[in-house]
Amino acid sequence: MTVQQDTDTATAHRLYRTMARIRQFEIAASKLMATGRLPGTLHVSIGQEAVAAGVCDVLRRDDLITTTHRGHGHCLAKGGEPKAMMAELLGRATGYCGGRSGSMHIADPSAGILGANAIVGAGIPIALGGAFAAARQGRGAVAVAFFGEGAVAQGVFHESLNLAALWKLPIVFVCENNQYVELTPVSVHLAAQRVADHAAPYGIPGVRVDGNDVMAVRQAAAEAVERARGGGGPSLLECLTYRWHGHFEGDPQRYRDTAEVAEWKAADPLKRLAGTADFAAVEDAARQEMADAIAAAEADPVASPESISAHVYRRPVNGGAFG
Ligand SMILES: Cc1ncc(C[n+]2csc(CCOP(=O)(O)OP(=O)(O)O)c2C)c(N)n1
Ligand SMILES: [Mg+2]
Repeated sequence: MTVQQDTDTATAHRLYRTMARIRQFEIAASKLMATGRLPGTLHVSIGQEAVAAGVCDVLRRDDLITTTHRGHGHCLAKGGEPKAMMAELLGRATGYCGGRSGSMHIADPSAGILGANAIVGAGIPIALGGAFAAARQGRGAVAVAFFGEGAVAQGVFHESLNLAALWKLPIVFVCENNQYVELTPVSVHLAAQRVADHAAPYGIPGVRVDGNDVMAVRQAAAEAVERARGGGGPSLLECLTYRWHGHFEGDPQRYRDTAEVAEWKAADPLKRLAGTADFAAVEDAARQEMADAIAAAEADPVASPESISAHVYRRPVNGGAFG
């Protein structure tokens, strides 16, 4: 084997492992919800794993990300701990947010995860602020904003591209285009449906890749991240993909037909990479890791009602005392 082949094999192995961990985490979370053990709402990204894995593979730990209501994959790929994530989903005091937030607000600043966000588009300007701070600090870190194509119709997406281009900030805007905004197909949602084209007015690179091809995602992300890190400014990366499950767990999915879902399942990002090696043991290990995370989280105490207002800002009254 040549050195190059060794490197390619190691990269494929690493990427497969990341995707398998995301998939097993979400399969397990989906089962917990179906059996009534997981409270709240859950949005899974099964079928979209290549985007999180490919992009985060070229990031450093001190690089920053923001994500959405469908963010487990990005958090895991960036270094989030499955046990603390599961504990959060299960409302345990040991969860990332003390069990008070659930699936949609996972954050781990120590891993550069500035937060998932339930408000469509709201993570984008937070990543922009992260990029601004990183540039000011001169530490060579970059920020990545993950968002769905639903956010592209929001004003804040355009405002953020404008400022990032104007100030040449080290940020990569990663649109995970899974072709649906809740129940609405992109064809009746966006006037300019090729998301990558939205880069042109701001004079920044806009690239569309097959979001189910983890190697292609990784390559495109590597170029955008290198450009950002080197002072070349922002890029927009559109990854075309598809979610296998409904918008939320329990979604009756009357807005799409099963043939379309089947077609995209055939383009499974894990199976595509699996053609290059035998990854069965990797998948088994990921399944076991998530089972262990759930067992450990379920043994922890549930969040106490008394902790409900912890970290909630309260307006100082009476000359500075908190009322
Ligand atoms: C500002 C705002 N408007 C509407 C909603 C309700 N909402 C939650 S998820 C969602 C769809 C988002 O679609 P997309 O951005 O494509 O992400 P996906 O769910 O496909 O991953 C909507 C409209 C919201 N959370 N925030
Ligand atoms: Mg979408």
